[in-house]
Amino acid sequence: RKEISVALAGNPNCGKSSLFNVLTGAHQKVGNFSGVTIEKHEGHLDYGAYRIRFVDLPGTYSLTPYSPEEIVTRNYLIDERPDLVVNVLEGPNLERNLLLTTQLMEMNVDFLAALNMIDEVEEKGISIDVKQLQRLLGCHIVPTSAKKKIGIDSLLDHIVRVYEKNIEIRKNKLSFRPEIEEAVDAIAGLLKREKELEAADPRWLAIKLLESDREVYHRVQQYPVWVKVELALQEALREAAKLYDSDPEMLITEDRHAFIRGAMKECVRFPEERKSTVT
Ligand code: GDP
Ligand code: K
Repeated sequence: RKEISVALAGNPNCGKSSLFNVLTGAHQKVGNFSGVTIEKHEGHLDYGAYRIRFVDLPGTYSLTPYSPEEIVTRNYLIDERPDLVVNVLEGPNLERNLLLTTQLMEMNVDFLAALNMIDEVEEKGISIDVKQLQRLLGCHIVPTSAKKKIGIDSLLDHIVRVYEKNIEIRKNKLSFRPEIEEAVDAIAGLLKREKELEAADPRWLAIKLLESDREVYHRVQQYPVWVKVELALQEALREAAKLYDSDPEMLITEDRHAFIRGAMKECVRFPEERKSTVT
């Protein structure tokens, strides 16, 4: 059988472990992520000609390295390079869940989303324009219910098709405001001069540096190009202070939330809103 490695990532309480249990049934084992006491649940499922291996990553709201869960999740994505990531979304609480999605969008990973708790979404009368949301997020979205076992075969089918690349994926990038994009380009351009950093995805590293990400700082500081990168970061700080009375980290956060608000406005209707548009 052909092996496909899949990591499940999502916010706490999105139904990730329920989905993991439905997918892997009895074929599970529990260990630890290296160096930490966070449990690592692994399991597999044979699906046609494939053995799909799942890892249930710890629940996280974000991929900034502030908590052990975030560090484990992020390092797993960067170092273990699963074939693809399934971003499990809590359907009824989509807005909060999309922060993590915006961070997956800028990483060099193939991912698709499971729009979980679709049973509750329907029960609550929330309508979600999945097609449009797919376009905005640049990934396939499969509605699922781990509780009612809805969409499981479709999810498996999408995993195989995305892995085999026999389904169209039009990746989308979240664009930040022009001043931030300029800084990202400038810094990414510098990072590209180092072969190892080029391999590590310069755009992602540049965004993380502008977000004052401790771990990425430590990593990039080891290279001679750091001297120039630091100047570019200082320049970005000055610009953000001058133009917005803010800093790049805040501006990036604001732009992520603006993107999410826009996506919610375009794609999601809550019942009270529907009523008011009808009358
Ligand atoms: P995790 O923290 O992401 O691993 O979430 P869990 O799998 O523990 O699920 C959190 C809660 O949501 C539990 O009470 C589950 O029974 C419930 N849940 C999980 N998936 C679904 C679903 O698809 N529909 C509904 N209605 N509830 C779900
Ligand atoms: K629930």
